[in-house]
This record gives sequence, C-alpha cells and structure tokens, in this order.
Amino acid sequence: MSMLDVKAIQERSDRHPKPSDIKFQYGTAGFRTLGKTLDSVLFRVGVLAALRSKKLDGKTIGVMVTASHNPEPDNGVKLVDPRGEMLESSWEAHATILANAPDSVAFVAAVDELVQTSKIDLSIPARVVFARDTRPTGPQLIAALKDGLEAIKAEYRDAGITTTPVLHYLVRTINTKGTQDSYGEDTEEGYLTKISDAFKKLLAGKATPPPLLIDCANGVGALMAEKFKAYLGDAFSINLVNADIHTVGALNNSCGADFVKVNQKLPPSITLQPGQRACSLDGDADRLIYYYADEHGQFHMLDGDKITTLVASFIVELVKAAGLDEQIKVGVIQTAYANGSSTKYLSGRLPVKCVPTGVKHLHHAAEQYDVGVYFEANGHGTVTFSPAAQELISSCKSSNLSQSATLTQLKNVIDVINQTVGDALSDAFLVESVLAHKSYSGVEWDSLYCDLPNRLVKVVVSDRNAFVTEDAERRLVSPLGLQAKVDELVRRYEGGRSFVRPSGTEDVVRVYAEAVTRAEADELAFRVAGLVYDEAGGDQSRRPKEFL
Ligand code: 16G
Ligand code: MG
Repeated sequence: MSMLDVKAIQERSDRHPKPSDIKFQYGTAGFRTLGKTLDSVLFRVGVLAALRSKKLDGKTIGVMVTASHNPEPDNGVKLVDPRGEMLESSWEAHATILANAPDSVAFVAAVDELVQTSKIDLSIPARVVFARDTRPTGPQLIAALKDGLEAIKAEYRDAGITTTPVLHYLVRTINTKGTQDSYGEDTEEGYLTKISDAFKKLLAGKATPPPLLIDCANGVGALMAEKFKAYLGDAFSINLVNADIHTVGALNNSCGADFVKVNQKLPPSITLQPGQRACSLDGDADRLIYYYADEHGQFHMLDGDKITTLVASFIVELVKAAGLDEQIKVGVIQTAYANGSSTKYLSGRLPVKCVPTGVKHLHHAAEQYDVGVYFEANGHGTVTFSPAAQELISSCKSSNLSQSATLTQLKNVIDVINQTVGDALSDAFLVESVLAHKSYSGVEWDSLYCDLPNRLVKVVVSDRNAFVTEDAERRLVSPLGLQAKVDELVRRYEGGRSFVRPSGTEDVVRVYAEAVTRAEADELAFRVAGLVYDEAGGDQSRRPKEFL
C-alpha cells in the first residue's frame, strides 16, 4: 500500500478549520446545516469521497452539495455510491467521525485509522463527480470540496449546477459506461435525451395533454425543466413558475413541494383555473407533489401516496397485459407517513411493505421486488426494475400486436424513470404518461381513494436521541411508557392513528396523526405533541397553546 501524503492533507486541512462549537452528523440526507458553517465538512468530504472510491476499486463516487427543500441559508452535502445510490450506511459513521475531528492533526489521524480499519489500498486511483444546486453558499463549498479532492490527489469531474437526480444519473452512467449494464450516456444531454425520448414515445398516439404548470421552488429544477422544453418540442408543453434562481431569499420560500405538502395548500404565487393541474418540485428537484383545482376552483393535493397508487396500478396492468404477471411481481414500499387510506387501497391489490423514513431504506426494500414502487408521502420516489425483470421485458417474444405494444410501453416506462433516485421531473413525465393512457384528469386520479385528514406537528426538544422507535418508526420504545399514553389517546379517535419519531435531519421530534375528520386529526396531533413536550421536560411557560 502506498502512503498517505499526510503533510499535504494536513496543510490544506489547516485552511479549513472546524468550528469548535458545532457537532456535525451525517444524517438521513448527509450533512445539513447552515451553509456558512460547512467549509471544513466539505474539505473533509472531499477526502472521504476519494477514500470511498479507492475502497471500491476506483469506481466513481458522487458528491452533491444541496440542502434540498430547506431554507436558502442552509446547505448540505451527501455522497452517492457507484450505482447511483445513497452512501452505504456503515460509511455514514466514518463521515461523522472525520467531520468532527477537532483539528487537522486529529483529522489526519482519523483518516489514517479509516484507511487501516477498512483496508483501503491507497495506490488505487480515486474518482469523484460532484455538483451543486443554486444556493449562494454553493461556490465556496465547492472550492473547499475541491481542495479536499486535490489534497488526496483524486481525479474529479465538475458537473456544475444541476439537480440531485442528474448527479445520481451521472454516477450510474459513468460507472456502467461501455458495459452491458450501461445506463445511458454519462452527460446531461444523455439524461435529457433518454428521458424525453421515452416520454414522447409513451405519449405517441394519445391526445396531447394540457400544458403542465411546474412550480420550481425557485431552485435548480427550473434550469433542468427549461432544458427539457427543447427536447420535448410539441409533444408536451411545460410552463414554469417560481423559476427565479437569482433573487436572494427566493429559494423554497412560500413555494415548492415541501411548502405544498406541509401546508396542504397552493403556493400564494399560483392560481389554478377550475380543472387545471400543476405540480411542485423541491429545491433540488427530487421531490414532486401534484395538485389540481376541481370544478369549483377548490384545491386538492395529490401527494406521493397518490403517485404510488397511480403508478403501481398502471405497471401492474401493463405487466398483466404483457402476460408476465407470473414472472414479475410488483411491490410497493411505504413509510409510516403514508396515508392510511392509501395503505388500505394498495394492500388489497399488491404486497405493501413499511420501512423507516429515508430514501436509503425505501430504495433498498424496493430492490427486493422484481418491480418496486416507492414514493414517500412527501413526494420523493421512483420505481426500480430488477435486472432479471428488465431482461425478461426486453427479450420477451410477443405473440400478437397488442402484447407487442404493451412490451414497448413497459420498456419506455423503464426508460422514462430515473431508477437511481427520486427525480421530480422524470416522475412528472411518468405521471403524465399514465394520465394520458388512462384518459384521467386530476379528479379521476384523486378518486382512486380518499385521503384521511392528517396533521404533522414538530416538537422542539432538548435531546431528540431520547426518542427511539421500532416497527418501522410506528412505535416508541423510549421514553418508557410514552407509547402506552399515545395508544390511549389514539383509541379515543375514530380511525385514529398517530406516531412519534425523531427527525433525521433537524433537532426536533415529529408527530403525525390522522383521523376521520380534520378537526380530530388536528386535535389528536396536538395532544400527542403535548405528551411529547411534557415528556421531554419542555418549559411549561413556553408550552405552545395548541398542545392541548
Ligand atoms: C430526507 C430524506 C427523505 C426523508 C426526510 C425525512 C433522503 C434523500 N431524503 O429529506 O427521504 O423523508 O429526510 O426528514 O433520504 P426528517 O427525518 O427530518 O423527518
Ligand atoms: Mg430534495
């Protein structure tokens, strides 16, 4: 094994001192906090990404600089493994250790320790591709990242300002280039071409859908959506709103997928005509929430659960029509946040599995099926096809015209989807394809099942780690006795369901509740939040009034 250039790393690391008062944590979505505090983290992530690449035989690792739907001053960074997936969880702990080394001497020691314990061969080259979203702190953070990559002499490719799903796509295509698993051309054009071609083929012969209004959250999704316009031509029109990536403070501000989902209302910047449908992306374009106005102009939301239902039902239909339903099993993955009505609707038709929150859990579980459909209620999701299922679909000999047409549709569905990670634009094109095939408007799509009213509340506590869950986050094991109190409350509400879980991205505890009426869902959520607040020793004089 060749040696680490300790001196070079230590010297460069000195230019990126760790703030002494911050403890960083690689959480569900990587490191995420105020952008201006992340300089040392980015430098160290550069070194870590290179080590991960060396560990995996020089495969290309992705680094995405974004804080997604969070406020503009926040920023973050996450690593992407060679197949375009989230960093393997055992390395999350390494990331946290490296980020918290108090100074450059301790950092180099931590790096050395990682090299030894993970048996990393330093003579193997390291390759990294990175990108960032539109946040103002992005350029400085990228500079720190590059410094880390250069310190350890990694080869790197700068993918510029692009969406999280494009970065994931690039990682997968770079690593499969020239192999029989090739996932496409390893460029943004390759991405735009692959997805738009498949979408246009899915729309061929159908009535052209009405133009789609896309709320871009004033983020990087606006750039990509704009680029798609040229590739889609006359086949499909998109109109962009909240596409201002230059005005300071505009990102995710009163717009975007998270705003719509959390507030269950339209962004104030949007007015819908009766019958019109639209969708919102989040700040890095990996979440998608749809909605429409009914004939009275009333707003209705179509969230990740509604997308799951639409997409899964369509794929099941296609697989059946292709005569492959014996060989290809379609499964759905949800989290505790999935609306109870969606779970009920889907469970009657398909295998449904519940896993903890976070894409890595959903994605992994989806890959256990031939076709795995997952969308978190918050709109992050995709569909995965196993290599065997893809092979079967592409090699299946059709016995008649209609079967042949179905097989072609399935192939196009595979190509329109970004299988590496949730991709709001690709997901929107899939949704539009299904709606065109079924001749559904928003109303018909929405009528598959009726959402139970629900409420999400966050409770600020001094230590969220005191809250430990089991059963895919649906039950608390700690603090002791709290779950019994929650159960006791839930029993008093018809159709009631509630759970408490610590956030993986913020220092808060989240409470979710649903019930048959809005008033009851609200009341149940606030009562449970009250239990959590008291349990966590919250200051009674500052106890929110709503926490009944
Ligand atoms: C992150 C996750 C998302 C999850 C959310 C939960 C990824 C890429 N994103 O945004 O899947 O729903 O965290 O946040 O994994 P919370 O733990 O703060 O509730
Ligand atoms: Mg996001």
